[in-house]
Amino acid sequence: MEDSRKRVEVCFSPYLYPLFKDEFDIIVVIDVLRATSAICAAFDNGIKSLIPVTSIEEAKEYQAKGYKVGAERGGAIVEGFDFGNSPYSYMNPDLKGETVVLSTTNGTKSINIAKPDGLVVIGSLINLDALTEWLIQQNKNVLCLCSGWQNKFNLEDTICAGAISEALVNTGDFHSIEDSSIAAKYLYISAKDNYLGYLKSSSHRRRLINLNLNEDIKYCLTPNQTNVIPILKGDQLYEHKDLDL
Ligand code: 3SL
Repeated sequence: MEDSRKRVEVCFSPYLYPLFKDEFDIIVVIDVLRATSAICAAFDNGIKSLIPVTSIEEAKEYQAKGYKVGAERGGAIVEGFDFGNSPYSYMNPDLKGETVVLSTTNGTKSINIAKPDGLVVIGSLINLDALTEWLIQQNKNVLCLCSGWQNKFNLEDTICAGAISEALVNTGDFHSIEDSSIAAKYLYISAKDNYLGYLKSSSHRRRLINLNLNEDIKYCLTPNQTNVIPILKGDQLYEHKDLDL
């Protein structure tokens, strides 16, 4: 008998995405440290929309047109840009009501990779419960796309993907069949009581600590600080409440 439940699966990195891409209605792009957390922080602070761009060249073109543009590579602000990828940069009252452009090493690249294939939604720990409730209501096939680091697996995105998929599966309306989804679930279960401690020696946490970004890490690993759900429409992300879906 055919299983009537919707699927929720986890893709560990953009490199593996071609193997998953045709099977899902909604693609949740996750980059816990820090792109998707910063994007949620920006909407929580009241930005109107955000244009995620892949290359620094595109970011410069928007800058030349007068947009407020953030750019990060290797964790650092790219020279010539006013801000990078710290969630705290987006808690700036000057950005309220504005359209912001952002280019990051992995997160904005994943958003643009997923764009042609389904509804792209932004996931992080900071909007976890609001996002999972919304996904449950949609009752569609969901892929959690972990941005990883330069196409490699990372722990924090996989743990967040495991949290999302576990919440959906627990409703009884969703199921997973891939081993990546099962692995994500077990990583989430091991980490959920202490994300910061669990990720202590993770590669990206080390990278960001070396850049003195410990406060960013704490912020990004603190769940449920906002109810925003940024969704891509055309080339721009908007808060879901502002969209007629
Ligand atoms: O790769 C990305 O998109 C970033 O989130 C990386 S960093 O946290 O800014 O280093």
